[in-house]
Amino acid sequence: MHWDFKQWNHVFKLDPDREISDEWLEKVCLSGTDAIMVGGSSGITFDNTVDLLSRIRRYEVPCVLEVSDEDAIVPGFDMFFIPMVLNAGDPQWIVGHHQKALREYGSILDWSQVFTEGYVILNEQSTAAQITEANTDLDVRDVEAYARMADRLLHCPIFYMEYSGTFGDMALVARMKGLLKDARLFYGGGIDSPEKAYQAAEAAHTIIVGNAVYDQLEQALATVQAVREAKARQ
Ligand code: 1GP
Repeated sequence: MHWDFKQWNHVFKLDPDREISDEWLEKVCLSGTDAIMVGGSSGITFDNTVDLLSRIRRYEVPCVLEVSDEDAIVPGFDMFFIPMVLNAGDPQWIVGHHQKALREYGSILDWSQVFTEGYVILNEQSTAAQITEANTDLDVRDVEAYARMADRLLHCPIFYMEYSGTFGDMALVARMKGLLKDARLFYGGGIDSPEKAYQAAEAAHTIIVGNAVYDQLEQALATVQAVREAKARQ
């Protein structure tokens, strides 16, 4: 069990706004994944976040909150990931909501638990792209610039390539990984089979599996072993 996210290869992302039975949650938490990330793009409240955290806490797996709503910052997670959407059209998602949250909580935060994710949203159809008004019309050099911005300019410990809902361009992901000096490359989007998990694990440092947990649990669970195999061969 790694409590340092730089050691994580596989993460399941659970959405507090979606239903999951105790039986399925147990399978996810005992799957051998490195961590559970709690987060989503809409319908996130303090209450549904507390509820999901308390259910995950029955298990030993590390649990991180990806904060997307300043009203749903729930204490008790092992870590807090703060997304800055670098290609957001609405600047609220770059620094606006963050400034509001820090007004409230800045003086009481345990900063050793807080890590910034430099996000680039690449699927224009995703809810996250729509909410943030992300500019997804990017060429390779644009994405390279965002990778360097996250890694070198802003010193984000995580550069997150978000294709939520669709499987992305693995050649592009691999290329960005080669560019990063310190940041860890998180990839999320459309991983719904062990084959896709294997490919994504070759391209990125850490892969995130979200929707498949709800739509195809057995396939989602099989991604854990696929990532292990991909990393063993690297
Ligand atoms: C979403 O990156 C994650 O934030 C995972 O994407 O739901 O498509 O697996 P999927």
